[in-house]
Amino acid sequence: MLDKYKNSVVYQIYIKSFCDSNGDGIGDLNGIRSKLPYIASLGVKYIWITPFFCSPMVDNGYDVADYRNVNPMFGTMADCEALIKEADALGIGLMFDMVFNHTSSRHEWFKRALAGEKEYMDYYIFRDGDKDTPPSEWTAAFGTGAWDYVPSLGKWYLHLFAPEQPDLNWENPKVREELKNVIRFWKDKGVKGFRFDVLNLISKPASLTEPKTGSGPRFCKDGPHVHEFIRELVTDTGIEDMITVGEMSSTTLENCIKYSDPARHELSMCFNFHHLKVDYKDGDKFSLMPPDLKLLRNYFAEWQEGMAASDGWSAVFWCNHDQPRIVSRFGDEGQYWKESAKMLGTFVHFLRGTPYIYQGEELGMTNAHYTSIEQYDDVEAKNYYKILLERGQSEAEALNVLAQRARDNSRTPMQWNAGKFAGFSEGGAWLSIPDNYTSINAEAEDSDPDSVLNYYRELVRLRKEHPVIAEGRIKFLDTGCDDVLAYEREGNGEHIVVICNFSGEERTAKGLEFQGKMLIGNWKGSHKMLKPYEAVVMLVK
Ligand code: TEU
Ligand code: CA
Repeated sequence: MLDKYKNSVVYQIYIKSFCDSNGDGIGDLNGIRSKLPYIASLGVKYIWITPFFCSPMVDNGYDVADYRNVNPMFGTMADCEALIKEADALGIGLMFDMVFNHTSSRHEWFKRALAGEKEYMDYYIFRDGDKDTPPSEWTAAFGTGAWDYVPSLGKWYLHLFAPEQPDLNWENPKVREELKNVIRFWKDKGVKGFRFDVLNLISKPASLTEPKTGSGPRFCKDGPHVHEFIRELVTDTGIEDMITVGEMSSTTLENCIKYSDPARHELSMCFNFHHLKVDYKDGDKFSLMPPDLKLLRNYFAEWQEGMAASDGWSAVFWCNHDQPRIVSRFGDEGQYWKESAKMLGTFVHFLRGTPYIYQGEELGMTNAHYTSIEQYDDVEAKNYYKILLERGQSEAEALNVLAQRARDNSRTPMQWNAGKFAGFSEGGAWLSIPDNYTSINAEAEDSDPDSVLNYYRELVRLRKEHPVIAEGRIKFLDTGCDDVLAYEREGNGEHIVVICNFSGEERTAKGLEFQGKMLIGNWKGSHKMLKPYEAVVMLVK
């Protein structure tokens, strides 16, 4: 029996930017409730909601101060329970986002640790040291050091992200039990799946002082007990038959196969991000270069075929709340906006794996195009703006980098219609809305048969119509052209070929003399020329 998640599509909601029901300019749970019919119209099976638990919002909710209570800014527990029930009535399961690598520094546990309670100090990673000498010179993900000093304790604590996000000590069985109880709490409320934030960082290496310098997250990825901890969390809480996905920072194919092989009782699938670093110059997110499409194709070929050769399973996606909008990044915002948005969606939705649609991706929403640092909210963007200036860049150069790389690009409010605040709110918007909301919005696209929105609806529908998409083998084809990526899917008596032109020019691809029924596009016979950003999908048999 096909695991239910293998034939499903997940819709990701960044709650703060999805829909504001009470006019305070901030998205909320009742806003999501009001849009359930829209979400159901996409044909998705699950909704992943980013954290809405109590939080001081230093990292917009990824700094959790109470895992079991709803942040009043997003609503009440009653609103949450109603949302779970109403989604369930539509056949949609909710996937909650568990941030278990770290808590907020305002969590009760960390407050008691700062008060010197030994039991709670052991919930975190403290090391002795004098105030001028951190245990190592590791950097954290948002550009600061990875250690902060607590004078009253004479100790440093580790934080791989912001200083307000102290890392939990997973070696401590009490910590693991506390987190299992959080899972049990939400499972009992009817939640149908879990996304686990930076889950491959939870098992720290034996040494936290060597190497002396470098990226803390990189030194902590895929640690010595990570598989054991994940298996314990999943099996002790009985969530093996739920959809579970781990966000894996800079992991390997081998580990992703292990994380998602059903025989290992760990997760259903993993997110990894190698395909979203092909435009990082020298591997640095804040150094720009055009996407290396040859690298992109080789990554997908290696990982897709590698996973297909094993029992691993991938989440396949372009967008999320940390990534710039894909149509602005790998597509075209101008003449070929619609073609490129559709082509990019096609490429992902016929891959082997569970597709994730990030709110607004189905509309072809673009980057924010902010022109001043005051428009940005994200802790990472603000930190790196300062770092870029310190590196000698001008304000204009630094703003140009943020305009292409900042996480705020994906966090602009959902564009519902051409009305005020794009229909996101009656009262305002916590983050500025790009001017193109007057044409790129759900209402306008819903009634346009040729819209990106209706194209995405068709992509989800085709998945249900052709089991080969979920179950078939995959092989990447040699098109003789770096800009043209193509692969074939075979299985269950079906054979599909997917051909995508990732460039804004006409391209001729070789070796694609296929005959069959067009599922997408109208490729007559075996002509080999592809129009700019053209995607074709053929059912060969
Ligand atoms: O992201 C982890 C992560 O790897 C990202 O921060 C990524 O490194 C960065 O955005 C690339 O520039 C998860 C959440 O998705 C993110 O929103 C949180 O900020 C982070 O963990 C800490 O919880
Ligand atoms: Ca609100």
